[in-house]
Amino acid sequence: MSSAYDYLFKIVILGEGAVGKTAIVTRFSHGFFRTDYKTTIGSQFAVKNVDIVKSEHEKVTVKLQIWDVAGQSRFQILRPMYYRGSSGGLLVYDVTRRRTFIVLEEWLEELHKALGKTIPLILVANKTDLPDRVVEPSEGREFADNHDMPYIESSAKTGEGIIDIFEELAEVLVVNREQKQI
Ligand code: G3D
Ligand code: MG
Repeated sequence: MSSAYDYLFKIVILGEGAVGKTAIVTRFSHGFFRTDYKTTIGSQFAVKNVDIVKSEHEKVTVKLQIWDVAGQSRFQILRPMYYRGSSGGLLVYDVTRRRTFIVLEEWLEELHKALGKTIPLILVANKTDLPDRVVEPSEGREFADNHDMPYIESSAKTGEGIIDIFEELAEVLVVNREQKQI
């Protein structure tokens, strides 16, 4: 049965407007990139299964319910509602716009305030296909290290890193859940 799964997680996608959140989710869930996304209004979610190798002999299917939350400040009041119940998330910035990198701390704060705890996150450096990159890989890695999260570079346009992002997060979430049960 194709809808069978071993784990179900709600995940949220955080980051400034236009960093590529919707493009990443669309690329992952439908496998293509469109350039005419309408600015996300409020929120929407996609559902997709990821198979991961849990141990040498065990493969598990993880169902991800991916919430694409609008990044614009006018939606700020609504966002905490969408964060509720999430097990993990992506923290996304645009490597061609430094401002989107500088505000990452604010996104972390907003999420932690809404949840009252920390959850596993992946730092995603998006738009690596563009020539006018300003935020260096070393800077992203340092931020990720300081916050104890994996760092992945992506391009929703070429598809680079997109599957890796969700597989990595699914793995982290399964390990996290297993540890809680011990
Ligand atoms: P958001 O959901 O974070 O607000 P979107 O961002 O997914 O709507 O993307 C904002 C713009 O960036 C879109 O362009 C989209 O096509 C583009 N984009 C997203 N990811 C990438 C990427 O990896 N590479 C490149 N080159 N562009 C990307 P438009 O022009 O439609 O506003
Ligand atoms: Mg969007």
